[in-house]
Amino acid sequence: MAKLEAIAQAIEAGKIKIVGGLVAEALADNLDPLIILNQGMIQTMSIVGDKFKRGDIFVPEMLIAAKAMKKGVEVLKPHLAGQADLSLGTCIIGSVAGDMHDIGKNLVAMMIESAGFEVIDLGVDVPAETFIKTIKEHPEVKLVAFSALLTTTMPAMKASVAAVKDSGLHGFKIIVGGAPITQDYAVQIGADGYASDAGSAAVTAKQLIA
Ligand code: B12
Repeated sequence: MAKLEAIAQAIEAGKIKIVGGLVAEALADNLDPLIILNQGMIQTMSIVGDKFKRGDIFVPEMLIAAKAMKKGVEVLKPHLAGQADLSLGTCIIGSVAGDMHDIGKNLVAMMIESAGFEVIDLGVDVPAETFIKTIKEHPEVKLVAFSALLTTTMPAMKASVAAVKDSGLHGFKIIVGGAPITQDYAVQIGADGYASDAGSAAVTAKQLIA
């Protein structure tokens, strides 16, 4: 547990240079990669978010914590992703227009990939047109995944889902997620699926295309 605490403190303090080493040490101590991710890292980002909300820290501190988290995820990634031997199809994923958050989206991409999908990650601040263009370029696509972390980008998610549905393209399911997104909202905007975290995103993704 001391190792988890050290990882959490390093992420919160944005100590980018030492996070990777601490995660490697925790793995060498046989700590479960999912526990390192959930308890050492994701929980810490919630604490960072709460401090930001209270005005105890500002955007630069939040950004540097995010960078430290990314370093840790890089080391963790090979230990989280299972070896899927058959392809379930292509999944296109991106953070919706106006949204620069990508840590959660990257984790979802990683878990969906390890569930057996080929993942095309469009990155952050992705306009609806880019999703549509990419679907056209990849007619084999089975899943389109939208991420939004801000209440102010939820309308962009709604508009993106609507644009993709109105495009007349078909043969795929739509999954949405992100901290402010709920099952009710997903249904309201016409998405086929919703998941609250990366682990359940992979499970839901498989169920949607079954
Ligand atoms: C790190 C961070 C940043 C970083 C992002 C860096 C990066 N590369 O991602 C930076 C500093 C850039 C940033 C900027 C801003 N941020 Co910010 N940020 C955060 C913070 C602290 C952590 C987010 C995070 O990475 N969480 C950890 C990951 C693992 O969790 P997650 O993202 O929720 O993802 C999980 C699930 O949601 C789900 N999921 C996510 N996507 C998807 C997609 C699918 C398909 C599915 C199924 C599931 C799914 O699975 C994920 C993994 O389990 C949050 C606070 C918080 N508690 O979330 C604030 C937070 C989201 N930010 C906030 C704000 C206000 C901002 C800014 C507007 C600040 C400003 N004044 O400039 C800007 C907006 C920039 C923009 N246009 O997007 C607010 C949002 C408030 C609101 N209700 O809208 C929050 C909640 C902080 C707060 N408490 O006020 N931010």
